[in-house]
Amino acid sequence: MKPQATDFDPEHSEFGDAYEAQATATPGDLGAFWMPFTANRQFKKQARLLASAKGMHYRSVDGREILDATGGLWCCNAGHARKRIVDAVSRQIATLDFAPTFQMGHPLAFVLAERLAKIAPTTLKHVFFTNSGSESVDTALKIALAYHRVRGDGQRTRLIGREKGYHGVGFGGMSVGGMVNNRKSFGPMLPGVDHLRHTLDIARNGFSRGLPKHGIELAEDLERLVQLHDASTIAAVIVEPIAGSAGVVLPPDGYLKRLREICDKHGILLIFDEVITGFGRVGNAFAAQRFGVTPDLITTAKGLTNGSIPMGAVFASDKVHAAFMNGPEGAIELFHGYTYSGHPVACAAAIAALDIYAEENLFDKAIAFGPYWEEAIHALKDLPTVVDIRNFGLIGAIELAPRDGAPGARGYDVFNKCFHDKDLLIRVTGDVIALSPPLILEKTDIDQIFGRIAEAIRETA
Ligand code: PXG
Repeated sequence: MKPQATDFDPEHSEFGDAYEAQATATPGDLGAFWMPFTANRQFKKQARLLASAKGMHYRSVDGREILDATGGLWCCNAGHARKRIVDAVSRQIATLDFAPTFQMGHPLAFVLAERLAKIAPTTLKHVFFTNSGSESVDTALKIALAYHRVRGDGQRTRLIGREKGYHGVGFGGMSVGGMVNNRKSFGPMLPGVDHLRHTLDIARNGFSRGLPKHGIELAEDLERLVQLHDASTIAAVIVEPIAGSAGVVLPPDGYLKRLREICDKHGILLIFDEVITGFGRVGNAFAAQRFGVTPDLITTAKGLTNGSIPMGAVFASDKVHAAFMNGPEGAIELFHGYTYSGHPVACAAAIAALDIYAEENLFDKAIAFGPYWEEAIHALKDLPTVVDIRNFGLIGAIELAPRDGAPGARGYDVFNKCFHDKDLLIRVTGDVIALSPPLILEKTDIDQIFGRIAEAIRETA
């Protein structure tokens, strides 16, 4: 009899029976699953299927060990199938599978919020739970709007995003986002949204190591929008400290600090979307700390549970939170939330992930390994078709020249070659290879990642 997933015993498993069952299972028809952000017809002709994972590696259904240079999808910061998380989740689901958090509670949600408050920037001590990055973004935008209203400043309804921004796929996040393919098919966006210009400038900043030198003046775009709309109409600005999805776009030196200053000057809330940069990716718990710039709200997800169980969290400053905690005590302060806000199993996963991050000092890893990572990625600069290389913390991007008339084709070929021929999982957006390995990696993993990518670039040039 084939083992079932319920036979899985974390105590006795590295790649256990259930994993093996998956590894040998051939799915029948691939047609029913409408895959997200995927070229479905192309994928289903030559599927890339992962069966199990441990540490730095996936195992493909055909039994190959695949080195993971993307942390799943920017989320498995402590590597895969960590026993502590597996055990915590198993125990939790058997103990309290679900409990509501609307006018009810369960201890773990409070414990987790407090744990998170301890690692957050000093003024962001209030945590609102969601189930994804998209929900965190829409939650933060709603908190920003409601914040101004509750203070009697309800005409501040305008939201400012940035070109090339990615803030998930809800209508709020899509509207403040700035990636054209994610917007163009979906009709009118939220009204009253405007965008800063993006900060990618390969002509001036190509092959920068760490933060690019040029472009702080792009923060003055916010002043320009204030002149256009008037500050009294603007609720909030949302940016990723480092934009991930658009192919790793770094903030020029001093840019985020300048944005903060302009927001302060005009009473505009600043939201950092740290869905990718949170939980150690750049060398502190949050990029806000690494860059020494404190926003009013931070959105997170992904690394919060090490990618294991869906969960997001929005961090709100004391100032924002306090504005809501007035009025009659029996009044609900924020008419917002999700059935699964603070889901007990997700809380257990997150607490276990935070334990691992702390015990293994993983938030220091990007600083400790940053220089080696930087050297290794910039060693690829003379390869054919490479037009830019960007890095910060344990994030990296290699931008390739698009093929004539076929943007994205070269990137896809490198991705496919890495997966099928080099046993390496990378992420590509268009012709940009974006890298975000688990923070548990060793120098030999870095050598392998860039050695294999270099071969794949050469062989597809
Ligand atoms: N904000 C940011 C900054 C993100 O990167 C989201 C919000 C949305 O999160 P959810 O959990 O709703 O997907 C994200 C997600 C990629 C890639 O490789 C990036 C994301 C998701 C999928 C792929 O570019 N980021």
